Amino acid sequence: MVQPVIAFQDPLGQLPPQASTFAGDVDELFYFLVWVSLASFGLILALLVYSSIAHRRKTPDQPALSNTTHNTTLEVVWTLIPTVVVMLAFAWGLKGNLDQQVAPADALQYRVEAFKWGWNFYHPGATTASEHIYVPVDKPVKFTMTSRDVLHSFYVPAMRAKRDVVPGVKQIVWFQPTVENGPLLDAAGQPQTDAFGNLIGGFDLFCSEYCGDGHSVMHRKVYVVSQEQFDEKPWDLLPEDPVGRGEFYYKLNCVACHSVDGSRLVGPSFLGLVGREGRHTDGNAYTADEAYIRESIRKPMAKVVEGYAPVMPEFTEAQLSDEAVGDILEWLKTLK
Ligand code: HEC
Ligand SMILES: [Cu+2]
Repeated sequence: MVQPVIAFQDPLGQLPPQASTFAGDVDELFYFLVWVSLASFGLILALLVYSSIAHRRKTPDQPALSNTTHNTTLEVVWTLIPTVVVMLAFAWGLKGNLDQQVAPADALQYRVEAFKWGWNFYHPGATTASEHIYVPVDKPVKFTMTSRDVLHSFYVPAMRAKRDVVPGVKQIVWFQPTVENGPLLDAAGQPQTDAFGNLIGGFDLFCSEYCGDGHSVMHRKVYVVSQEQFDEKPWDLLPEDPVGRGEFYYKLNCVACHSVDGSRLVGPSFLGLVGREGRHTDGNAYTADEAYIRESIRKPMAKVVEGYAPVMPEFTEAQLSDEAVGDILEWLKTLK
């Protein structure tokens, strides 16, 4: 069943854009809680101020005016009203939560793999992962997600969609985007960035569960495009030449830990890696030839570079094919 669009607007303009059918419902509940909190805060503050003025001791020797210990009517009232309000919020939240867990049967199917530190998004029918997500406007889209390592969380504020991504478990999240917001492309068809290097256009996607050093680089985009644009498979960005593909795979899988400018991140820089001489934690010297680099990707724990922690994830054939590794090698050779 498709969710009806609830025309609830953000009255204080403090929330992210409302870009899915969930947004009205979620925001209405949010503002209900805000107003209830503000009203009870105002009521308690008013009673407090009134009492401390009206019932204050007026002379130092004034005796107590009353010794009331309890008032049953009052106690019943101040218990019942909050109970009703809290139960209302609970039922409302539970309904929203259940709606968000059960995707319509005709939803487009996406697969998501989170890892330290990045995402692999597989569009319907795609065999290669993409860096960003493209969804068609006004169609339900469903994401079946898992993690290769630790707990991550898939969060798209504009869609009001959020779900933990857990190793060993398939988690589901879905939404139906209502607002088109594609990438802003330059003349060469590449997404444009602003002064801070952030991509222009699209809705933000974050990992919202702190997962270590590279947590903040798990920022991606959800591009909502027309059905016509979607049919052109804009996510299918695999360049024709091996070097271009190698760079594409790097951005998808390695960028969080390996720089290309010589700077030290979690792992050693890729600048000048091919043919570089180094030492492993077992004391053995090595030269980074092709076989070594392939092994480093498939079995990162087999040999660990001196001075670095053994934290590189393993990339299996399913996650990164032998051809993809070959492309990465071709690209690495250009980094001198
Ligand atoms: C979570 C961070 C992380 C990610 C992601 C990661 N690596 Fe690493 N990598 C490391 C660390 C740390 C080391 C050094 C320790 C070691 O050798 O395991 C390393 C070492 C290497 C080495 C050996 C470098 C040398 O100087 O000997 C290669 C080659 C390498 N990584 C390739 C890759 C490729 C290709 C990818 C992406 C497909 C990748 N890594 C993704 C953290 C990472
Ligand atoms: Cu994460």
